[in-house]
Amino acid sequence: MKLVIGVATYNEALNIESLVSEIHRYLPEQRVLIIDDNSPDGTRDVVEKMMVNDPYLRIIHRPGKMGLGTAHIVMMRYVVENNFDGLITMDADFSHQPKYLPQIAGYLWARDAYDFVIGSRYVDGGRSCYGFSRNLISKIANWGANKLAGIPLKECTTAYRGYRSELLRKLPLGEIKSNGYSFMVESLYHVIRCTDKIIELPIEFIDRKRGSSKINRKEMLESACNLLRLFYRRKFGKIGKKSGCVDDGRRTRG
Ligand SMILES: Nc1nc2c(ncn2[C@@H]2O[C@H](COP(=O)(O)OP(=O)(O)O)[C@@H](O)[C@H]2O)c(=O)[nH]1
Ligand SMILES: [Mg+2]
Repeated sequence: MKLVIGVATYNEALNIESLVSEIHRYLPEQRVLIIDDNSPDGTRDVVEKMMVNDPYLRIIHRPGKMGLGTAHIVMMRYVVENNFDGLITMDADFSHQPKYLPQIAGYLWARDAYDFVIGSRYVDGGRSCYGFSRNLISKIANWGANKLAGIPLKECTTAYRGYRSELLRKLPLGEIKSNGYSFMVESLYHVIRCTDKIIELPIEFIDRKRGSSKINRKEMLESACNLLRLFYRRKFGKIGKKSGCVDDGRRTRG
């Protein structure tokens, strides 16, 4: 199976080299794709230096900070356009421990394969090591994703995910309006309409040790607006013609 491990970076110069090495350790000979938004800390230079001796590493530069969600869309399109079999997405800051990569790949690869895997803090065996306030924000966001967006998963907000390409081809990427963190919930809204082969893999989520978080009030406000938009869409319905995945407002499969 040919996979892409996609990592969005903004100011991750302190993390990216060791992360790429760890990814290679757990999933050797798979493509690693960095989407960097012209990070002022020189993340791009670190990656380009590594690329000289690393045939599996690629980078896509964008001219400025364009958001985590649009970075994930770039990864998804890259996988489909280059005929890879699947995509695993993860953050650059080691919150998503590379040790889970073989399990995620295994679920996508297995004969009775899953189309979608999400690293989950909220299923049995999962754990979050965030402090009180970040945990509270995460709980509220997941509550909204369940109750307002109608997503029946315990974890809706992590970016530690695996997608088979068949699923990526069905997702109506052009309909997704979230540019930033709220993409995580909006993409799931479509995933659950396109497949019922979904699994939550328990993970221990650890807080970053190096660099700083890029989440801010604007991202949180956008996430709240996104939940209200998805609630409205779910209530009043719409047919997702482009994707072939039915969106009559309810979750219709699985
Ligand atoms: N390319 C790109 N990456 C981003 C952007 N915002 C955040 N990231 C990356 O997204 C991941 C999650 O961000 P992080 O700051 O750790 O958010 P937190 O875990 O919610 O605190 C990290 O790998 C960031 O470098 C962005 O605008 N563009
Ligand atoms: Mg983080």
